[in-house]
Amino acid sequence: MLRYVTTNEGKVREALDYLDDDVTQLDFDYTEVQAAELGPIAAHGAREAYRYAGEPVLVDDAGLFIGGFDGFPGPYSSYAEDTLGVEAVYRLAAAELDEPRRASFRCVLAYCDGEEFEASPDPIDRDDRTVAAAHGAEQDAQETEALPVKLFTGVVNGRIVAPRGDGGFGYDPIFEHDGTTFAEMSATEKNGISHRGRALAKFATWYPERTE
Ligand code: ITT
Repeated sequence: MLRYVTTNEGKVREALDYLDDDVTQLDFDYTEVQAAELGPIAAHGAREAYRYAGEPVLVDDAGLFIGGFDGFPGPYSSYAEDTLGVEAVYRLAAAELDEPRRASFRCVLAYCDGEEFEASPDPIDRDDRTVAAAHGAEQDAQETEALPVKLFTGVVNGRIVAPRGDGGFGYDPIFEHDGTTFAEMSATEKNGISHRGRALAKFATWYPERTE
């Protein structure tokens, strides 16, 4: 059984559209290490979740990257939502940035089942050396153990606008794609074009081969 690792119900609803009934949520709050990119954070989380669950896991790490802010909040999107709030992120962008205030949503899915992977177009993260170096002496010996993780990435471009719509979750009301905010779209419309939908589509194509 595949465990979809997240504390966020909104992500689970979207993921279940792409994955069959053999998937259940694992509400596990893995350690979000500090990194400029989502990939190492998701890979580290997948190793931790796999060791915890002892069965195949899929970690979903996502963020909103605002171009004029050098990608902020990016990997800190969750922290920015909890501290500033979504509307304040919009107000900051509106005050500081010229139109069109380009931004992208990114999602990295990190899969780990304890086994090696064959070469493929999707990247494989083989160990935590970068993270280990950043954490120095605090790094747990077990965390440095090589445990391969396969990464599936999805990106969608858009722009930051005043909040509109009440669907979706998180930053959806302030992210507009082709004239519509994600919060104004139905779940199916959002999933069809979103960062998560794109990453999930790649995963859903690959995963059946893994389980054959
Ligand atoms: P988990 O880490 O437990 O999965 P989380 O909500 O903290 O839950 P992330 O760190 O990946 O997940 O999310 C970063 C932030 O980006 C968080 O504030 C989310 O609400 C937001 N976010 C993620 N995906 C989103 C989406 O599809 N639409 C809008 N906001 C999203």
